[in-house]
Amino acid sequence: MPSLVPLPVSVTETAGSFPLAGAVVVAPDDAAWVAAHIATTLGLEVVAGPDAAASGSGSTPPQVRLVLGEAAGPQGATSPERYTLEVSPKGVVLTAATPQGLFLGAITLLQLAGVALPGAGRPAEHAPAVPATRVDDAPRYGWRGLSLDIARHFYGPPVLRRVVDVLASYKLTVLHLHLTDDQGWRLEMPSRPLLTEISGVGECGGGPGGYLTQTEFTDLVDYAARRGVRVVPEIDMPGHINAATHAYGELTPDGVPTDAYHGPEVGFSKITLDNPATEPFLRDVFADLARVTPGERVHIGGDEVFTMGAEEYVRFVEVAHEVVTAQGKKVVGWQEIAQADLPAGTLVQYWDTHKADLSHIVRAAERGAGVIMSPANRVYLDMRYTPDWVPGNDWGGSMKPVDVRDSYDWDPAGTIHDLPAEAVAGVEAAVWTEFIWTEHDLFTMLLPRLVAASEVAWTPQHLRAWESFRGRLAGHRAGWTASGLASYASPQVDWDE
Ligand code: TNX
Repeated sequence: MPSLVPLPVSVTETAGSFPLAGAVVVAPDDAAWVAAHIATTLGLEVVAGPDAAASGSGSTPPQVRLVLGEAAGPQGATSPERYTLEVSPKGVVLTAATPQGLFLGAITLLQLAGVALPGAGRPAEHAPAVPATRVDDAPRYGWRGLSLDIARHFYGPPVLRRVVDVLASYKLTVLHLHLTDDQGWRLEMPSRPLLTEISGVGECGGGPGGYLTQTEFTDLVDYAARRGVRVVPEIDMPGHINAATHAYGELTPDGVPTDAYHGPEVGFSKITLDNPATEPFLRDVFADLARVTPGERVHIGGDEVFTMGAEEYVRFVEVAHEVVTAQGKKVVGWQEIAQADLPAGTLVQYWDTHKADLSHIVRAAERGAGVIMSPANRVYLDMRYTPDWVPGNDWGGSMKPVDVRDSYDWDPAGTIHDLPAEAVAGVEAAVWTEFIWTEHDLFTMLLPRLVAASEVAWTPQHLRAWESFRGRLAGHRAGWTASGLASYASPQVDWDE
């Protein structure tokens, strides 16, 4: 049995085991997508419908039964993602307050069966029996995710679907897509077709680039939703915007398009509100984005504008906030946006571990903002594993390498001095792709560090320990390899091959 990652709140092994072969999955209609995921992954049959869910005995085949009910999870847990999984020799009963909770419990079941990743396992008739176990579980944080930069290097739907598969298999539920930057614009915008016609081409270091059509994006959002993952799209501004000023010259002060840029520098580009073309541009692109985003959040970027005064920057963030809110969406932005006066409910994403003064983030939290933890020295997965690692970043030599233990051994609640623990909304790893060319390199940078981040985000701090984690992680690499995913065999873990 491979070990459970992230570690659940409570796991009790009981006597016996449940043979999966021949079992059927039974679920209420709202959880049909969860039943489908279990059945497809294990090679079982689904018997859907509330009637089926109600009758649980008799001569029918053994069941994996999904039940919606409030009495689920560890004592006192209120998270909508809490669940209780009971595997006995007679069958499996999974109870959760929401379909999403059922999905997360299903991932635990699939991990117990050794097949959490598509392609990693064997068909059900060869699957080992699942050991009888009771799991009562709920996440520490509701925001658990990965930010993926498809602007510096473009990754298309097949790679993005594999990223979603990995996220889902470790109970990570946010895929934040960094869709635009100086080097490229990667989502087709019906209101501004030149963004992708001109700036969808090319990428860092001179590759072909590419972009997602509206349909490809919508299909990805659907694929993710069927795996419990919500897509949070980012359009980065007022800096990191050269792809837009290259496609639409009207966005520059003199009306002349900027040159294409495919280098790794940051901070040089901007759009400003004194240009009358800017605000209509914001309204158009965020309207296009909201139309293809069923989730409640949109990310406005806001990082690293080195060529703009503080006052002008703050006004820009406030206008962008208003534009996104007018589309019925809530805002996420990088930590710099905390300089503005942000309404309660805004999420601010901490990243810059070189910055000593974080008082603006604390002040934003006092006014009701939540904080997502993405400290670069822990969960920037574009950082090198070792000093001589290629490819990878080290911020011009100013960052130490980040190995799997660095990604594991930290407490999101203790990361920003003076920040109240309740202000922490969750944890998001980030992978920037200036120096990451191929799918092989991408997954090598993600695995195993992303999995460490998943446990940081899920498991209460007092239940986490490096020795326990490295032991449980050891069996997982074989599954990644069986699914065709590259990974780094960090010497910090004694991998079972
Ligand atoms: C900083 S993190 C950036 C990105 C770079 C990254 C490289 C952030 C909000 N801005 O533009 O890609 O460092 O590690």
